[in-house]
Amino acid sequence: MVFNFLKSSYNKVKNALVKTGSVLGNTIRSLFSKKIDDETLEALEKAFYEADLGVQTAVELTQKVKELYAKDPNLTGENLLEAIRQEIMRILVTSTPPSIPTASPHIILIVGVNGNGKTTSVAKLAKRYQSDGKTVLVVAADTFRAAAIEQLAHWASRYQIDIVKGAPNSDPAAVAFDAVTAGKARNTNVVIIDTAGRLHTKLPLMHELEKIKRACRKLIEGAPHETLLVLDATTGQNAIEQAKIFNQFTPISGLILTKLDGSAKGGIVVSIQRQLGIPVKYIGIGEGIDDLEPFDPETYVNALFG
Ligand SMILES: Nc1nc2c(ncn2[C@@H]2O[C@H](COP(=O)(O)OP(=O)(O)OP(=O)(O)O)[C@@H](O)[C@H]2O)c(=O)[nH]1
Ligand SMILES: [Mg+2]
Repeated sequence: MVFNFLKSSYNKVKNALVKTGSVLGNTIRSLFSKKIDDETLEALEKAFYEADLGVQTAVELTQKVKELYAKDPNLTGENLLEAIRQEIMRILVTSTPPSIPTASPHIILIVGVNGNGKTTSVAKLAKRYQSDGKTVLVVAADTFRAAAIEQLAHWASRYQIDIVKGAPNSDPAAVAFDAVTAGKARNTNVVIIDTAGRLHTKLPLMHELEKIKRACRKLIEGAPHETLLVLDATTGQNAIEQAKIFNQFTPISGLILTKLDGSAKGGIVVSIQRQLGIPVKYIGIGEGIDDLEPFDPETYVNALFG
């Protein structure tokens, strides 16, 4: 049972990373099929770089291959690939699995730039917790656009998830306050708050996040228990900039990296982990409700090379 579950999860991640996996995996395998010289190493570094693994990682991985090959020219391509996998695992070791709610209600605040996949991730996350037997309340605190409230309401009605909706243009902190009050009264296990997309460069909007947090804290000490920043994997380095600035204004406890399925640059997970040290908690691998997976370094690294 567990094995089947893990297998299906692996296949989903592998399918999502198929673009990156086939480009990176095929390039590396073809490079390793011949004698390794300076030209090979240069092409190798370029392949790592193009997969968005980051400059530092690209250089280090190439150096590692160079050293290993110099020591033992009989190493096969698979041996070298395995060494690369191990190196990447070492970088990702700081990642921690999604937390298991201990407080009840466990409050999760979802933040991020416009269009990164926040509302979709709220719905996916709610469905995951619900499937785990938890009671869930989603909160439409993106009062900026009526359509955003409708969007979450649509997911909630489709999957029988409780929802608290803010009135259009109402104060999102007040909506969060009402929702956490409702969550407490109903003994809900997990409350997930959707917020409006905000540019990390717009100060008042960044301060608004703190106000939402304060509203949660008034009712439950230590809430929100998680503040998850949603980043779009296809935006590359820009995602890293966003994370840095959000984290300055409001501490981020973890990341949801969406749209990995649409990108040939799946190595961005490594860049992010390395440059920010904020753990990637979930990856979004499609538009469907079940297309959100807890980030697992081993599954990821295996999928990364096809
Ligand atoms: N392929 C793919 N598409 C995704 C993923 N996550 C979200 N999307 C799509 O991205 C688009 C934007 O998603 P939303 O959830 O509305 O994004 P948002 O951050 O709430 O947007 P705003 O509320 O406007 O800031 C939608 O078309 C989603 O279906 C993912 O993991 N993979
Ligand atoms: Mg939204």
